[in-house]
Amino acid sequence: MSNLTEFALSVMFATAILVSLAVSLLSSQGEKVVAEWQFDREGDLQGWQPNVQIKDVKVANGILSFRTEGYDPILFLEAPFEIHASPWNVIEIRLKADGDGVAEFFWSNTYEEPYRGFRPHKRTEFWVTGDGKWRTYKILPLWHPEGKIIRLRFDPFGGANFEIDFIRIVELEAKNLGLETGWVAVGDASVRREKEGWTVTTKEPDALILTPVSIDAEANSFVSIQMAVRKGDYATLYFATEKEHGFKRVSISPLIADGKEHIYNLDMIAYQEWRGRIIALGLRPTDKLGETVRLSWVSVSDRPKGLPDLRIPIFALDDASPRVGITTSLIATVTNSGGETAKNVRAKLILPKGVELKGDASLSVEQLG
Ligand SMILES: [Ca+2]
Repeated sequence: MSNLTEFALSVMFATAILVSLAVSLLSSQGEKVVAEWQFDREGDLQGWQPNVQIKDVKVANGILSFRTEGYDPILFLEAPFEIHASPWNVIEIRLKADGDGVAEFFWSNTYEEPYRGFRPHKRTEFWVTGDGKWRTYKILPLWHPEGKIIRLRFDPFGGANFEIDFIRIVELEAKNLGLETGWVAVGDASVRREKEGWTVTTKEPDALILTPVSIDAEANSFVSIQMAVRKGDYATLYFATEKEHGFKRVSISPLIADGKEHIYNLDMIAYQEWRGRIIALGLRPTDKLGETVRLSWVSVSDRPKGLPDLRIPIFALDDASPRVGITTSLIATVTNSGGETAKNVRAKLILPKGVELKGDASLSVEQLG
C-alpha cells in the first residue's frame, strides 16, 4: 500500500463562463426598480425597435407580442436610457414562448462603433422554457465594470411566438448581507438561517446562493466551506471580481456525500481569475436537484481551515485484470483536505479469504499535511 498526500481537493475551473442566473429574493423586500418597460399603452413599443427577423409586432392589452424568424432576431432599445451599473442589478423579463431556446441581453456603456456600442462578450444568456406558460426570468448580468449602462438589446431566438408582459431592471438590496450575515437565493433555490449556519436547497441547475464580499484576492487565496451533503457529486463556487463582468466558476469535486460535516478547502491561487478585489461569492452546494444541504460556514482567508479531514478517494488494484497466482499492488490514495496536519495516521488492510498479502497489513504515517 502506498500513501500519497494531496493538499487540496481536485478543482476544475472554467473561465469566462456566461452563467445565466435567475435571481429570486426570499421576499420582494430589499429591491428597487431602476428601469422598466410595461407595454401598457396600445401600440407603444417604448423604444424597443425590432429588426427584420421580428414579425407581427403588436402592443395590446399590456403585452408586447411578436413572432421570430431566422437566426438573429433582435429588439434594440433606442429610447434614451442610462442607469448606474451595479453588481446587484437584475434584469427581469416576464414572458411566454411556444418554443425552447437561449435568449440573450446585450448591454453596454457606449454608443461607440463597432456595433453601435454592443460587443460580443457584453451579454448575458438565459434559457427560455417554451411551454407557453408565463414565467419571470431574472438575470444577473454582473455588468458593474461598465460603470453605467446606456445600451440594451434583447435577442430572442428564431422560430417562436413570444409575448412579453414587462422588462425591468431592479437592484437587490445587498448592503446588510455578507458571509456571516446572510445569502440571497438565486434562481429556484431557498436559503434559511438556522441556529448555526443555513440550510440550502437548489431546485434547478442554475440555482445557487449569493452574498456580497470585499476580499483582497492576492492576500486571501483560501476559500473554505463547511457543509454536510447527503447526495450529489460536485458543488460549485462562483465569484465575481470588481474589474470583470459575469461570474467565474470553480467546481468542487468530489463531494463527500455521507451526510456529515466536512470542510472543503479550495486554494484559489491556481486560478488567474482570482485577482484584484472579489465582490461577490456564490455557492451551489450540490448538483443534486431538490437536495437540502446544511451549510455551516464559508470563509476566505490566507490559510486552509479546520481539523484534519482524511479520506480515501482512490482504492484500487494497480492491475486492471489481475490473475491467479500473480502478485499485484493495491493502491490507496489518502488525502487530507482539512486545515491541520494529521498526525500518527494508521491504516489497516483486511483482505477477503483467498487473497494473500505479501507485505504488512498495517501501515502508519507520522504526518499527513
Ligand atoms: Ca405589461
